[in-house]
Amino acid sequence: MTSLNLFSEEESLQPLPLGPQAVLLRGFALPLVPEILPALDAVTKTSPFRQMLTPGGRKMSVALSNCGRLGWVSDVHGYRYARADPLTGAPWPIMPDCFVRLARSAAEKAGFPGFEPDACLVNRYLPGARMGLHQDRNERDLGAPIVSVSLGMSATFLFGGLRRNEPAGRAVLHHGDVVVWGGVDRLRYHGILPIKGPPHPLLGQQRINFTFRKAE
Ligand code: MD3
Ligand code: FE
Repeated sequence: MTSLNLFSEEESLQPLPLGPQAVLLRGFALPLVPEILPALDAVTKTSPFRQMLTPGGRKMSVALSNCGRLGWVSDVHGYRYARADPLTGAPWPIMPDCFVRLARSAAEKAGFPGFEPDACLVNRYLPGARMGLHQDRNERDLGAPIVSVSLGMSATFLFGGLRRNEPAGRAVLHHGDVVVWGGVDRLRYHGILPIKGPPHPLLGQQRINFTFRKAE
């Protein structure tokens, strides 16, 4: 043996494939965190986090905001992308430049050059918040990947197959981790287990996730 492997595969700093065209880039966002946090504060000052209703009339445990030309919204009429924030009636805040650079560079590293997201959904999880298994299929161009960035408290991410009943794999997502989902993995079922565990040194008792999408 030439070198001792001090990490389990799960904790290694190498890109970890979660599927044929899905990859977990451990800590990829860390160098940009000092730029991202103030930009995120500006976004959520304009379009505050709020809990939306599902089409079934239940309040989501996750609170959300958006930036970019389009924002993902949900109410009793269904899920869709909208140009204006229903809370304020104003356009969503512009996607900060450091967000765009992060999305592009992660997509390129995962084999999807030229990614130009027009929507960024920002999710905020407080302890106990969760997201049930679902597919993301409200985007017109399913050829474009989704880039997901995790900040704050860690979370257990579930990734299943193309049908809801297939067994789901698990990965723990930490502060600074980025996951890129494209191609054959784009329509996989996925979700987040209820958030628990120690508070994060910078962000306290919350987890923030943003997902970059090409919605139109
Ligand atoms: C796999 N968010 O906003 S990010 C969502 O952590 C969403 O807030 C979760 O699922 C979160 O829709 C998971 C990871 C993720 C995002 C989109 C995907 C995984 C995906 C789309 C297709 C397949
Ligand atoms: Fe999703």
